[in-house]
Amino acid sequence: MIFKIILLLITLTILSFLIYLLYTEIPSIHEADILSGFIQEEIPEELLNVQTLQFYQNMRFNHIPITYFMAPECSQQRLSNMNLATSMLEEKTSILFRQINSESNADVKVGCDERRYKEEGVFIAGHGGPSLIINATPWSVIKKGVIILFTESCDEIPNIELHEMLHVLGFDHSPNPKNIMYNISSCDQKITNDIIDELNRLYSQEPLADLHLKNVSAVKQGRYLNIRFGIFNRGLLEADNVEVSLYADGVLFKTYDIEEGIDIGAGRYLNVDNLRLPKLSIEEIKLVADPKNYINEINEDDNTVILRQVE
Ligand SMILES: [Ca+2]
Ligand SMILES: [Ca+2]
Ligand SMILES: [Zn+2]
Repeated sequence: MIFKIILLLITLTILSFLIYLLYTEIPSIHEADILSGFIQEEIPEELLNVQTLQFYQNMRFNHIPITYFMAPECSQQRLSNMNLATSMLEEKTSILFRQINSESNADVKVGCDERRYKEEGVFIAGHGGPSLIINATPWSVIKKGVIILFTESCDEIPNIELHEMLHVLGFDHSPNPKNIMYNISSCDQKITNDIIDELNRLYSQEPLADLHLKNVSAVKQGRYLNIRFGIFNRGLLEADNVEVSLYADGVLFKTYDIEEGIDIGAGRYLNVDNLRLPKLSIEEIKLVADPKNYINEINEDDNTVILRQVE
């Protein structure tokens, strides 16, 4: 008799365990709970809606020094003018320049013959300007620039070299005839304070990557989660070995590793179905970009999104 009762108890235990297992493991017997969360758009106001003097908002190189190469046909006068122009900019700003002999490595290529660098194509401005830009928000990163010098500068000021180098740094023409960026050059033009202030504003930001999460949504059905999210880089540098970790009520349950890295202005969407949660009942799902903080970022406070059930 006792034996039969024990057997019955064991059978019942196994049965209820199986029912519990069925209950937790079969998503379709549960209602689908939609989870959603608030995403911070934390681009500071002073970076958006800039009354810009530039072709685009917040154009800059993402490293210092900015290197330049002088083509062999450029005269000694041209070279010393360019050196003077760059040291004038260095004096008034935090930017540094360096002349280098490697044409392919130089950020800015300077030619003194109209036919030189024709195929490179100067972006927007006439004889100097960025030739390669990553036009992202909030930063537009200048990757390469080209200058062709063929008008002579004044004796007082290397106005042509300054004008073209400022085009490379992203500056558009000015309506002020006394401004070095006026579209017709004259010898009484100056590097005006608005240009200096703009350069100092742009280059006061340490060049770093900046990850943030985008379009995060999830559906929880029983113990399983279908989740979709974007991880993007809106900083000034590429981000390598990007990780995104997922937590259920604070318990880490999944980490994605984007090994190939994320370029400036670029991102990835991940769409994952049937992720098994550590337990059946969950209050919140948290996503964290760069959870171990391997990557130095412009903003470290916009890397988390918390998802909760929609009421
Ligand atoms: Ca960030
Ligand atoms: Ca970080
Ligand atoms: Zn111009």
